[in-house]
Amino acid sequence: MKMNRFMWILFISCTPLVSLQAGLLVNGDFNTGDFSGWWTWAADSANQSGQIEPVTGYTYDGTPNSKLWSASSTWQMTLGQEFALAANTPYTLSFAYSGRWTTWGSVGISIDYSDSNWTWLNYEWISLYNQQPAPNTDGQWLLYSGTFTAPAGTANAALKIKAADWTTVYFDNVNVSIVPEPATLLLLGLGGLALRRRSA
Ligand SMILES: [Ca+2]
Repeated sequence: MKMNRFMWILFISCTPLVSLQAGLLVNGDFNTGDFSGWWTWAADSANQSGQIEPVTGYTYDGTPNSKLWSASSTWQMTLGQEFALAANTPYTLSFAYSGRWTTWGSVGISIDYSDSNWTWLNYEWISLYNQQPAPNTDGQWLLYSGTFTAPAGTANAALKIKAADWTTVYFDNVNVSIVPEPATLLLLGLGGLALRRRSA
């Protein structure tokens, strides 16, 4: 099918959206099989109070994911990553997670906002479960999707996945992407209409 000028304009207009929608996190799906792009912080693993590791034995979609386990009410096992983030702009955070063998644990995600000099400004806390059993049954994965907006002055952010108390939790497909603006969505809609008309 030959593209007419209108379709080319649409194609070019929509191209930036594709790159904008690409995830801002490196290796958010952990499919490298390691923690490339991430850093980990586990307290006192010599005393078996917690650990963070890439795993393939219990999966969301058959691919590698990350496992955090904690046996400490004092320390939060943390899996984190920094990335550039614009202020006053809505972003979507999504991921899959699954808690196991939990009797009384706490798991959540912190998004820390910093300015261009990495001076801390504020943070957002997303609690997945707090001093209670995981909300899923064994073998079941839950999907989270939420929107957040960084305050004025934000230039950088740190995403921190945290586990504390007595729990084991798995994460996969952690993704942060910009929410498309309504004007861009409208353009995409028009593009879809134009394609449908043309093929009709
Ligand atoms: Ca994966």
